[in-house]
Amino acid sequence: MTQAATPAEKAAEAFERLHGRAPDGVWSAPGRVNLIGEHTDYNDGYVLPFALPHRIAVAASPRADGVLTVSTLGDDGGVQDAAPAVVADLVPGTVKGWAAYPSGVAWALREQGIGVTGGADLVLSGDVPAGAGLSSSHALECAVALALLGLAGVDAERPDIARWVQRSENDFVGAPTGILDQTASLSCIEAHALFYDVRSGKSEQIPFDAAASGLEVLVVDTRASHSHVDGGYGARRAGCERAAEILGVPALRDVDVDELDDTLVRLPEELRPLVRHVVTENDRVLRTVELLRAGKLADIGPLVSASHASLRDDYRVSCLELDVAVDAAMEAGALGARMIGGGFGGSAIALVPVERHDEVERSVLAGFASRSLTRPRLFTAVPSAGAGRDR
Ligand code: GAF
Repeated sequence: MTQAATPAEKAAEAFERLHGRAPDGVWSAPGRVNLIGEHTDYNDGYVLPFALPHRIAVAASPRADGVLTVSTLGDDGGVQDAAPAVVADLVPGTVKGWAAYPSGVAWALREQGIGVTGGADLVLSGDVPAGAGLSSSHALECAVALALLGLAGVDAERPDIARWVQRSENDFVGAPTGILDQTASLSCIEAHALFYDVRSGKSEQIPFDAAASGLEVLVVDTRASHSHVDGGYGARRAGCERAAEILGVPALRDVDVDELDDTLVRLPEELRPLVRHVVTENDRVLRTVELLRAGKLADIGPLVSASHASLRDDYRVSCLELDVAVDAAMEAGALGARMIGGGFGGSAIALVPVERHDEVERSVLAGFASRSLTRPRLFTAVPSAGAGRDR
């Protein structure tokens, strides 16, 4: 038997094997890299992600008995089944582990009064590295949302789907995350980064062709695992909300970067670094977008590196592995490098001149080896298509 190539093909093939019939459809959604704009989304700010070629696919068919079944195909070809759940009975907190992600989406759509009330069979397959800060859980949730909406014949707007997926993540899974990852997975397009203003919901597709500038975005998956369900992420978010309340603004987005110093003195000391990060990071996103619009992709490096320093020193969400990856990449000639995503582990990116690729890779691997850290996984990321129906 020939090996199925894409996650969509693997999901369809596994569906047929498990359910004895072809699925009604297959949908898939990508993971993401965020070029810049970290921990700004839940502060009503700006983000600039692009979609990875890595995707999670869902092969799906409706059922008539109100039951949701979910099976997931492992890298080894083995299948893991979630306990079947009655969609009408789904309640936050009742489903644990990976099954909470697909179930949460079914719950959120049910709460919206849409989706497949009759239930569905879902079979998942994907190649977004899990736990790598590349948004595998959101890719899964977005693919499931598209599948359930597709089966129900509901044609919803992407920003609405992003909000429903966020609700499932916040209220069902229990991770207090923002809307960056869902928006990236659902709305990015090939060869572009998505400049997204969370407050207004306005977006602009910014052409992003690193290769044309002799560059590449190198991803370093540090293999240091992370989770946003435990405390660190939520504590940062709560700190931002408290600071906004003290300052009397709806969100930290409303703090003017030119008045930052005067603003910080009005805050308790422990909140100042959080605010400084968010306000300067929003400014860095705007400056990065300006450079990209002007075709000056090679000039964004210092902004990317400044983002890392701010996340490390002010927001304090970096870790040894991320710092080693960033420092080693810069030492070997990267133009800029930073951690991406929520932090505490996961991945970093480096903007690398193509001719320095091997040197940067060697430097990162040597940096990890000399500290006896698990060997990281490196790959070049190319802005790819957002979520959609595969067949
Ligand atoms: C995680 C969250 F899911 C996003 O919403 C965002 O806050 C990000 O961390 C930090 O920018 O990926």
